[in-house]
Amino acid sequence: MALEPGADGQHITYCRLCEAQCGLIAEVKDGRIVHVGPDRDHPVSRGHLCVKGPGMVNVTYDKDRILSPMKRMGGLGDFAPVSWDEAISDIAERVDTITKRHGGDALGAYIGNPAAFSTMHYAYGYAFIQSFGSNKRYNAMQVDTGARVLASDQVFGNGHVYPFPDILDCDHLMIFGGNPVVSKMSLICAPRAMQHLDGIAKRGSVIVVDPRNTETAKRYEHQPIAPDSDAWLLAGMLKVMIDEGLVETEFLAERVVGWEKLFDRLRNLELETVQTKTGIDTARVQELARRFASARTAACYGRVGSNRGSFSTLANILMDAINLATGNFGRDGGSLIGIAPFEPKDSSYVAPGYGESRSRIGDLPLVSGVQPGGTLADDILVPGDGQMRALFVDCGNPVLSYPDGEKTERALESLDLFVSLDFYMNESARYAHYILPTTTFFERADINDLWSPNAPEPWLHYVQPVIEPLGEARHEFDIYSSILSHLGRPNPASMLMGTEPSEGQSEPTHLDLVDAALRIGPFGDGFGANPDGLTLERLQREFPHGKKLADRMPSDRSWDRVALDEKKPRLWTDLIEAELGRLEAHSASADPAALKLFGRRLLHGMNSWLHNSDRVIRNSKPTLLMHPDDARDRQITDGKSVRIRSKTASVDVTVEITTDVVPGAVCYPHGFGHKGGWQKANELDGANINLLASSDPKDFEPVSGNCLLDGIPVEVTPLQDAV
Ligand SMILES: Nc1nc2c(c(=O)[nH]1)N[C@H]1C(S)=C(S)[C@@H](COP(=O)(O)OP(=O)(O)OC[C@H]3O[C@@H](n4cnc5c(=O)[nH]c(N)nc54)[C@H](O)[C@@H]3O)O[C@H]1N2
Ligand SMILES: Nc1nc2c(c(=O)[nH]1)N[C@H]1C(S)=C(S)[C@@H](COP(=O)(O)OP(=O)(O)OC[C@H]3O[C@@H](n4cnc5c(=O)[nH]c(N)nc54)[C@H](O)[C@@H]3O)O[C@H]1N2
Ligand code: SF4
Ligand SMILES: [Mo]
Repeated sequence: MALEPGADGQHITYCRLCEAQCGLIAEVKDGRIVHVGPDRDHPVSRGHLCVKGPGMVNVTYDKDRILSPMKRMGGLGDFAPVSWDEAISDIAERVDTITKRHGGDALGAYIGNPAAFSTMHYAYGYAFIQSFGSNKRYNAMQVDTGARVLASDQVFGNGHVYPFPDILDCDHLMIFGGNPVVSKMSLICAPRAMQHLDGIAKRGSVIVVDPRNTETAKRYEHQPIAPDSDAWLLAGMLKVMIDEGLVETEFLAERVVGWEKLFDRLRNLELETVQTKTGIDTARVQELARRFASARTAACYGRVGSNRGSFSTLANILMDAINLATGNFGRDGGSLIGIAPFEPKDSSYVAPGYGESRSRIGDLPLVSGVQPGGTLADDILVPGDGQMRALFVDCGNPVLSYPDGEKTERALESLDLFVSLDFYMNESARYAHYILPTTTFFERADINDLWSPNAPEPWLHYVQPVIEPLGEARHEFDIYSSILSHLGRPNPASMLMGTEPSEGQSEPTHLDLVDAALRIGPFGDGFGANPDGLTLERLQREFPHGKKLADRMPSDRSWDRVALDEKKPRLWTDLIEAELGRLEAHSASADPAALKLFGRRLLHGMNSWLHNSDRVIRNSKPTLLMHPDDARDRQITDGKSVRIRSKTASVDVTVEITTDVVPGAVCYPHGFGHKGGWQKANELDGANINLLASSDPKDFEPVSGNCLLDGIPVEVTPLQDAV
């Protein structure tokens, strides 16, 4: 039996900060969490964790945490506590008035990264705005995975699948723009990822394609590359495979469509152009192609570094193409798409059609129904039909995570209603009319619903809260439900289930929603049809440490989730043809002499937060990494202050000279430049690097609306010279 929330003893729980979702044991004494350690009985993490999981105790009891609804009384950050009743009724009435007067699209929601680890969070947050007729769904997609989502839509007909490498049995892994030593591996749920990567390196190779010699590159094999040039390398590698007959044509003929057209087109690619664009010489491109094609099992895996450039959708499509061309998709040790426990059996669920609607700003096609993130500020500032006037920011911090932070601040300040759901007053929430305090993961029940298909060793884990919500904190689902209830509307779960509760019955919750999805899914009890199957209740009672669903994600099931004719992935679409055309046209243009700015993550933090805890942040400091040749040319010396200037803005930072970055590029992490309600974080060094990123739609990748975050042209000057 699970302990009651707040009861003394050892509570089984799990970390909800990154895809690894490690099992934790939280010890409670006198109603307070006194220690958090690894859960050695978790079937997959088996005792693994990192500094951030236990660091959430410091967040939970942080003196800067917001524990009652706060209303803005005057200037920036000038908040006073109010009652929940007052906050909910005022917010509900203002949302009602604004949407009645200006239409549903006057209301928007930005739902940030932590929602990816909180049960059904995106679903009910967006159902909330949809109930007012709004289409303004914003999130981190176009600063994170937008290109991957669009590539999946094109190749697999299903924007909801993220192929991942079967790291348990892979012999040759190429990582494009990911740094698992720091990030713990993203878009794949593998708490012990590093052990598996070590295994791959022992059997074969792990090659890290990155403009920086990262922590992961140092552990394995580094392939330096110019920022924003992955599509060139991938196209070049595939061309070599085609020219040298290293592709599996029988497999392709049987299981894939459109490949001949892609191959025909790539035959004309000049490897010299690949060399010029990437900085990788032709012999090495050939070697990379041959090694990949001759490995027993191999996979290309891309993460954020190959997702926010000028040709990122194509880069992701070419990764799929290489996996398919070498017969490595849907087979052990290759690239897989996992079984979805919360979708009905053999579902071919199709995401909202690509480009079915377009953005008000920039007229860009929506990917999976999400607005292009970089347009948020203008969607608020630019008058006209559909102008946004009310915004809910739920677990997000767009001032530090979206491009052009300064414009985002101006936009947030101009809103008629801005509600932040958070447990801190972050840099964005300073502008809010209300901050509504939410729970940390120790204070809520959750199941690992969203990412469960992406685990090489699949598992499900359903846990109860370790403690009751502190102060007046509330779950986000309850906050949205209360606002709707005040207006006499059904709650988000009722809307998503499409059912009206009968007389005397209470409304369903988000947990009922996930229970129903589990029960009709491939591991469920089918509401009695399959008595051995799972329900949430059974999962918790019988498998408190989590249930492993299979020893290995069955590779052949990958094909089931291809939502195209005969379940055949396709390598030729109008979009692919047009993107190749755009890439070729770019080959003629000379790159500007400017330095290219790209990003990195720090081990001791999480995007724009976890910086308020000494235990997590320790002494890490953001610095601008610059190659000695570039520093010499500019008379810049180590540890000095420099000014970075882009066409959007300039910021001043401290420089660190190192051969770890390729010449011609500089590197700085995002999520700094704190000025919120956090005492420790505000004292940290560091600037908001996203001041430099452009919010002009002309600078986005046109097909996905992705922002250009890696490869921003900048100039860097010593500070005393800057004017
Ligand atoms: N400690 C820690 N862990 C985290 C996070 C965190 O902030 N801190 N954030 C979480 C989140 S939200 C995410 S999405 C994941 C991200 O997980 P990862 O994608 O693994 O994250 P990063 O460490 O940013 O690695 C991106 C890498 O891309 C490289 N890169 C930049 N530009 C290019 C390019 O043009 N081409 C290539 N090939 N490489 C390039 C960078 O040098 C960097 O090493 O991490 C998650 N985990
Ligand atoms: N230049 C550059 N920009 C980037 C990136 C980059 O690599 N380079 N990475 C991008 C990526 S991958 C991402 S995912 C985004 C992340 O950016 P965002 O999604 O905007 O979010 P975070 O910075 O993670 O901020 C999370 C906020 O949510 C709060 N929070 C934490 N947990 C909860 C919870 O359970 N409930 C609620 N209500 N609030 C909670 C925290 O206090 C914090 O204020 O940044 C992106 N921006
Ligand atoms: S790796 Fe760290 S942050 Fe990620 S789930 Fe495990 S403990 Fe949490
Ligand atoms: Mo992310």
